[in-house]
Amino acid sequence: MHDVREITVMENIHGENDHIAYHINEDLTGKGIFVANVMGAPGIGKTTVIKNLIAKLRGHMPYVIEGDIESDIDTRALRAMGIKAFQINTFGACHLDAPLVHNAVQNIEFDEPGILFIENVGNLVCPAEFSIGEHTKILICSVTEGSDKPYKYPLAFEKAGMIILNKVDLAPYLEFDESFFMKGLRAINKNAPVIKASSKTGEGFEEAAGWLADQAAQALAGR
Ligand SMILES: Nc1nc2c(ncn2[C@@H]2O[C@H](COP(=O)(O)OP(=O)(O)OP(=O)(O)O)[C@@H](O)[C@H]2O)c(=O)[nH]1
Ligand SMILES: [Mg+2]
Repeated sequence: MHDVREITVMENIHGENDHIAYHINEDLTGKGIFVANVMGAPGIGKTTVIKNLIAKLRGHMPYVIEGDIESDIDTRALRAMGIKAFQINTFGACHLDAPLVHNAVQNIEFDEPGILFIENVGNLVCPAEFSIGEHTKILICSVTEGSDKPYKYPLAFEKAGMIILNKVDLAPYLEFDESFFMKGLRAINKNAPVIKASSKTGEGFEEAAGWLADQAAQALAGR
């Protein structure tokens, strides 16, 4: 007869990832690089928001890592604008993790302090579960998604340091219930600024860039 024993497994399945993420953050902070993990569903406007923020963040050297399952379309578009952009392809994985970002970061020459935007794989679920060395997570959502998303995909909203409600120029054509959206969001995230933005009108980017610059100054003070 076999001896049956119960074993409690306490190991944190994210432990190794978080360990690497901690070192990425430590290394980049030391180099004066503030890291923003930009999350959101496919096509929500992540790359467009990054371009608009970079345009407003004069005086901060921009760096971008693009995370996509396949292709380097966004990276090429950013490079064509003169932005230092680098590609990670996950070839199937629906999110970036710290080992992938670590490999990419090791090959980037950060000539001067600045802000590194990491555009995560388009997905409102898994990216929120993995730290990748960021100082803050920026969640891009949009009036086109519907106002129930904080209720259905809470983790991304909970973990966001700043939330950009994008494509507000399209609101007149949709039925977006802003108070329902804000009620769901504030139930899980009391503090993150929620900024309405549109790349068509330019609305919101000055404020979002200002928040980011303040966060960078705080995170890098006394390094
Ligand atoms: N009307 C409107 N369209 C926008 C806005 N922001 C982005 N778009 C459009 O939305 C589409 C997707 O934008 P992207 O910035 O490529 O979105 P993304 O989230 O980076 O997409 P993936 O990287 O493929 O996940 C493009 O056609 C943009 O022009 C906006 O504020 N208003
Ligand atoms: Mg993109």
